[in-house]
Amino acid sequence: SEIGVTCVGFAGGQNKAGVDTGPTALIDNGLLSQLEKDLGYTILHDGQTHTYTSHQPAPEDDPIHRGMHNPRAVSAVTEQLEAQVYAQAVEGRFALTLGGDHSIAIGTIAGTARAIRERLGREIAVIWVDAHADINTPESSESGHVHGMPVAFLTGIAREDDLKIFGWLNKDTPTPGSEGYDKLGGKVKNGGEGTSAATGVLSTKKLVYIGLRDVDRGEKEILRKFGIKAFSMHDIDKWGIGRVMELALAHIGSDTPIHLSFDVDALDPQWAPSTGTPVRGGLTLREGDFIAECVAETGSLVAMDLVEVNPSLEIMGADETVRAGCSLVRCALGDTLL
Ligand code: DIR
Ligand code: MN
Ligand code: MN
Ligand code: MN
Repeated sequence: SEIGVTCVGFAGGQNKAGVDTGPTALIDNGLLSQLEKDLGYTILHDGQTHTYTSHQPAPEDDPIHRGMHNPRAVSAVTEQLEAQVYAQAVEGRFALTLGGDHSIAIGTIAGTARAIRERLGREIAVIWVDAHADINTPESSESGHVHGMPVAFLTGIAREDDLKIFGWLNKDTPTPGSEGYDKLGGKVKNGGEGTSAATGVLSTKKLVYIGLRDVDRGEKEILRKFGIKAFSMHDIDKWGIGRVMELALAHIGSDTPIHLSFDVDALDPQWAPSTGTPVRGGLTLREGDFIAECVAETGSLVAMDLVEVNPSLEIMGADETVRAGCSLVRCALGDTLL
């Protein structure tokens, strides 16, 4: 079968240079030839790392908006990426995207969702493996970095305003804040309590987190309010990764197309030190690979992002981080299954 690869050398969703070289480092380590020669996939790749510099406004033309840094650049890059991932997934190819910072998932998940809706008439589920929840709204964010916000835009929890920075994303869905929606994007249900619902390209019910351990206060409030399923490191310590994966996949339900968005910082810095926001107390290399294997085993995986590999940080550990990233991708594509 075929894998459509997209390399996104983009760093504008956060403030550390070097994450834009992640795709090249992964490919130089042999990732694509491993998938081709060892696993027998046909790789479709234009051989380019898209840096989107032509689409990226100069900093003076991209001022901070609602606290967001580089909002127009992130929007322009993710809008184009949405079309690239869509083009792969709509042909029935596995859509593999190498990042880049995690803001790019706005484009990849929107692209997968549109393709699967069109091709199969199905809603996708997302498994988000990360130390962080990346569900800040511009208003709840303490950093202003959009790589901490992609899930809020995808689910429609983050509202748009008159500038409509991500207007291309939710053009078919109601605008949070409009009639029937509260300011967090929650659907106001008969004035009652209950779980809120947001409307975006991704349903909050089709989202599962694994590996969380550094979640901002505002994000915790959002996770609670929308009743989003999340397995923290505490849950993994308590139940073990085997049980957590059973529960996570049960929440999604069998036979649902899955998009796996894997932030390499989910791994403990012992295994993946070269990433922008390392947090100690993370997944072992085997736990990370196991998550990818379990998702592969479902036979329902249609797309994967591997993001936040930054070889210019902790240079002594760059090779190890890249190797860990390659291993995660190979496992998600069935390498270690017998
Ligand atoms: C933090 C860090 N929650 C933020 N997020 C990161 O900036 O919103 N995500 N590092 O990967
Ligand atoms: Mn992330
Ligand atoms: Mn993270
Ligand atoms: Mn934090």
